[in-house]
Amino acid sequence: MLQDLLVGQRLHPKVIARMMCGVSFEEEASKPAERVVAGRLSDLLRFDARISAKRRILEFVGPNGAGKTTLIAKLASRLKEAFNLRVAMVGVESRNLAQGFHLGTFGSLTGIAFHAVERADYMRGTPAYRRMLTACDEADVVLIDSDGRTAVPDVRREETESIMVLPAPWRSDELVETMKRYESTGYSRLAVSKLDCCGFAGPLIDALLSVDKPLAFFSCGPRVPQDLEPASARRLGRMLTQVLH
Ligand SMILES: Nc1nc2c(ncn2[C@@H]2O[C@H](COP(=O)(O)OP(=O)(O)OP(=O)(O)O)[C@@H](O)[C@H]2O)c(=O)[nH]1
Ligand SMILES: [Mg+2]
Repeated sequence: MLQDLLVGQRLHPKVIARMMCGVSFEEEASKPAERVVAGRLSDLLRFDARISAKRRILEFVGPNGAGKTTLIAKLASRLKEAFNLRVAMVGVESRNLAQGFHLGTFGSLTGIAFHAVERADYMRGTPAYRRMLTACDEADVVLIDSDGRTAVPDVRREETESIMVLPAPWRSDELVETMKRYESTGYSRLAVSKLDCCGFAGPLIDALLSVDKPLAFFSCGPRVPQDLEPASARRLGRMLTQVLH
């Protein structure tokens, strides 16, 4: 039964009731569980993976280790290879922090432009930051890798959209708290990473249903660029109705 699958995925009882109230007996009996759940999720959540020409600068924010850099590498490759777009990647770097996966190295291997900017210049919008943006003028899309900041930059950036990266395996309360903490960055959409590491999908769905932000991208594995997809109710429906862990 559908309800048992949702219980098995550790979905909160209140959320199960919310999901089930929109499902008729006939629908449950006639359609595969995965499709029924995907249908309900597409009523309850918003999905939007578009990149607007007006806000072509996307900044990825989120906690350390969430998967921001990996997601940017995947997205940059995909936009270049599949859509033939000119992409620039920007790394916000702090002198006293060791970098993990480095977008500069990735850029030189793939031929995707990379620019580094000091954190202080980025936050203050100094001439050095503006020169870096001018260097990205030719790019159709600019992807900025933030350093996990929650602080608000000194300058408003109308042309920049912030997207928050959330790690799927976290507990529901951790996810909700983190989304609240990052409200200060003004993020308008969410990307979810590490879906492949998520044993039970319930806590993630509980958290996603508690905020009114569209979902943009799903990162579903460590491989660059393969493990990236536009966020979809279909993927979440599959996760919520699987029985093996
Ligand atoms: N399995 C899996 N691993 C991932 C995924 N995304 C990222 N990772 C791994 O998670 C680790 C952290 O990813 P990063 O992209 O460096 O995370 P970050 O948010 O940039 O971290 P900071 O730069 O420290 O803020 C790396 O080992 C990645 O390979 C994913 O979707 N699935
Ligand atoms: Mg990083």
